[in-house]
Amino acid sequence: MKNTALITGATSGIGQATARIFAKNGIDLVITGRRTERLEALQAELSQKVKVTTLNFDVRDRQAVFAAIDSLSDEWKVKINILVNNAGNAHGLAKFQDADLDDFDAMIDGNVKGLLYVSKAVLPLLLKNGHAHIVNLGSVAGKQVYPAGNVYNASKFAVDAISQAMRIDLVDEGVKVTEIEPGLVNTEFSLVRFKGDEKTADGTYDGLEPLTAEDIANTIYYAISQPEHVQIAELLVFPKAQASARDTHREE
Ligand code: NDP
Ligand code: 8X3
Repeated sequence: MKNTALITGATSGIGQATARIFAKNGIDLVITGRRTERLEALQAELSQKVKVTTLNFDVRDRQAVFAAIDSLSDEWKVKINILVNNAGNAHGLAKFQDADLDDFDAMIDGNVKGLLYVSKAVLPLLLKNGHAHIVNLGSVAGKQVYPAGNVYNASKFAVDAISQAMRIDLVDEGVKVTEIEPGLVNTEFSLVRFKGDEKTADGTYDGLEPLTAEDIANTIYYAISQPEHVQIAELLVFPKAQASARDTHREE
C-alpha cells in the first residue's frame, strides 16, 4: 500500500529527519512548519524521490490550521494516511516561581492545543483511509517531571494522555496511535528553549553522546512500517548515557 504522511515541524530536527527517511522509503509527504524557506528547500530536496507539498502555518493558530488542511487538493486529501504530530518546543527552563507566562502560553498553545487542532483537522481525512496511523511526539518529559521543567513537562504529560485517549477512542475506527518519547536529542530544541543562547544550549549535552534526530526518525519509521495488525503503542528512547529524565552519565 502506498503511504502518504503529513509531518508537522518538518523545518528542523526530528520532523525534518523523519521527512527524509520517509522519502527514502517512498512515502509521499505534506511537510509543514512556519519557516517557508526551509520548507521549500526540503521540498526541492525530497521531490527527487517522492511527491512533496508544503503547508505553512503556526499550529497555535486554530483558523490557520483548518484553512491550511482545507487548502490541500483532493488528490492529497484522499491519500494522507499518516499524521506525525511533531511540531513543538520547550520555551525556557526556569523554576515555576521565576518562569515567564508567555513561555507557558507558547508551550500549552503549541505542544498541546496545536497538536489537538492539527489532529482534528486531519482526522476526517485519515478516517476515510483504511490504513491510518497517528504518531505523536511525547517525551521522557511527559513521563517524569524534572526541576524547572514544570509547564514543558505538563505539555508532554498532556501529549501522553491525549495519545492514550486517542488510542482508546480510535480503536473502533482502525486508526493506530503511537507515542514516541525521546530523551535527550541534539536538535534546535535546546537553542529554542534557551532563546538562542548557543553556549547554554550546547551545555545540555556536555559529556554525553545524545540521540540524533535521525535516531528518532528511525524509531518513527519503525513504528509506521510494522505489519497492519501490529500497533506500537509507545516507545521511550534514551541515549545510552541517560537512564531517566534526571539521571545521566557524563564524562568530565
Ligand atoms: P526543533 O526545534 O529542532 O524542531 C521543532 C519543529 O517544530 C520545527 O520544525 C518548528 O518549525 C516546529 N514548530 C515549533 N513550534 C511551532 C508552531 N507554533 N507552529 C508550527 N511549527 C512549530 O526540535 P525537535 O526536533 O527536537 O522537536 C520536535 C518534537 O520532539 C517536539 O515536539 C519536542 O517537544 C519533541 N522532543 C524533543 C526532544 C529533544 O531532546 N530534542 C526530546 C523529546 C521530545 P518552525 O519553527 O519552522 O515553525
Ligand atoms: C525533550 C527532552 O529532557 O529536555 O523533551 O525534556 S528533555
